[in-house]
Amino acid sequence: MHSSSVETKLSNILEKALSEQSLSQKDVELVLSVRNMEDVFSVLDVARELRERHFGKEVFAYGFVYYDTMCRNDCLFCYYRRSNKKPPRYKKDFEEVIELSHLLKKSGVHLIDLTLGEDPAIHDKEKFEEIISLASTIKTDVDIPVMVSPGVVPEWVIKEFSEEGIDWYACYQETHNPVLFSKLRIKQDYDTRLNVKLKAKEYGMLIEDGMLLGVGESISDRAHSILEMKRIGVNQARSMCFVPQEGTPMEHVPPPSVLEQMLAIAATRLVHPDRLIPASLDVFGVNGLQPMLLSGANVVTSLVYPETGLAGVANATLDVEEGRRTLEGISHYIHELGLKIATRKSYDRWMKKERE
Ligand code: SAM
Ligand code: MD0
Ligand code: SF4
Repeated sequence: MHSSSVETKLSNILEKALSEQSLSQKDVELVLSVRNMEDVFSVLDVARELRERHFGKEVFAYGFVYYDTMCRNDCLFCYYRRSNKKPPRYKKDFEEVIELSHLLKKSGVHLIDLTLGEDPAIHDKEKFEEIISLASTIKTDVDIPVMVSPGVVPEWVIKEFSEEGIDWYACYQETHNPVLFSKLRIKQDYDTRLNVKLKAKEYGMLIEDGMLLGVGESISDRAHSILEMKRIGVNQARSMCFVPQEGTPMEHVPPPSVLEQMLAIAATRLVHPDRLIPASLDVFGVNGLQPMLLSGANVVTSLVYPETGLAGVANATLDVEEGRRTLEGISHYIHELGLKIATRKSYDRWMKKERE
C-alpha cells in the first residue's frame, strides 16, 4: 500500500476513534503498526484527547502489595514460576500488611492491589479465608478501595470477595490467542481463567484484564486482545511489556521497545476511551512513566514503598529502595506533563459511576 493511502486510512480511523465509534480488527492493527513519527504522534494525540475528555487532567495511583510470592504454576515468562529458584519467596504477616496499607493510604494512593502467586498452601487446599479477611480488613478498617490479584480462584471465593465489598478482581489472560496462552501459561485453561473474570463481573466487581507484549504474539493478536477486552467489558485494560527474567526459559528473549508499549496503550485508549488504562512502574521503572502517560494511560500502578521488604513482579526491585516508586517519587513526572494526581473522592466517584 502507498504511504499516502495508509495516512488517509489512519486519519479515518482516528476520526472514528474521536467520535467514539467502534474500531475494527484491521483498524486496530493499523494503529499498532504505525512507525512513521508523524503518524505515531497523531495516534498519541488522539489517545490523550480521549483521556482528557473522560478524565480531565487527573491520574489515579495504585499501591502494590505483593503479599505472597509462592506459586504452584510455571508460567514461562514469570520470575515467580514454581521451578525458578532465584526469587525471594515470602508470605507477609496479616498485621504487617494492614500496617503497610495504612501507610499507603496516608501517602495518598487511591487503591491497594493485593497480589499473590497461586500459593499451593492457599490454592490447592482452598484455604482462602485469610486472604478474604485480609482484603476485607483493608477495605473496611483501613478504608481504602481494594483490588485482589489472586490468580484463578473458585466461584465461592469471588462471591465472598464481592460480599465483603472488594472493588476489583484483576486477572490477565496475557494473550487472547488460546494457542499462545497454552504455551505461556503451561497446564492452565484459557476458558477457566476468562470465566472467573466474567463471574466476578456478574457478582458486581470491577474487572481488569491484560495482555503482555513480546511473548510471541503477532500484531493481529495484540489487536484481538484489545478488542476482546472490550467485548467482555473490562473496567481496566492493561498492556504490559514483557521483562525477561533470570532463571526462566524466556530469560534471553529480547523485550519489546518503549514505542511498542506506547502504541499498545494508545490503541487501547482508542478502543476503551472511558476506561482505566495502567502505566505500570514495573516495566521501565519511573523512567517509563511519562511515555505511558503521553500515550493515554491514566493510572499509575505498582507503587512499592521502600523498606517494606515487598517485591514488584516484572521488575522486582527497580527504583524501589531509592524511594522512587512512591507517590512523592513520581509526582514530579506527572506535574511536568500538566497532569495531576486525583483526589480519593474523585476515584471513588469514578468507581461509583462505573458500577452503575
Ligand atoms: N499470580 C497471579 C496471576 O498470575 O494472575 C497474580 C500475580 S502475576 C505475577 C501478575 C501479572 O504480572 C501477570 O498476569 C503478568 O501479566 C505480569 N507479569 C508476570 N511476569 C512478567 C514479566 N516477566 N514481564 C511483564 N509482566 C509480567
Ligand atoms: C503492576 N506489578 O501493576 C503489578 C501487577 C497485578 N494486579 C499488577 C502486574 O504492574
Ligand atoms: Fe504464578 Fe502468576 Fe507468576 Fe504465573 S504469573 S507463575 S500464576 S505468579
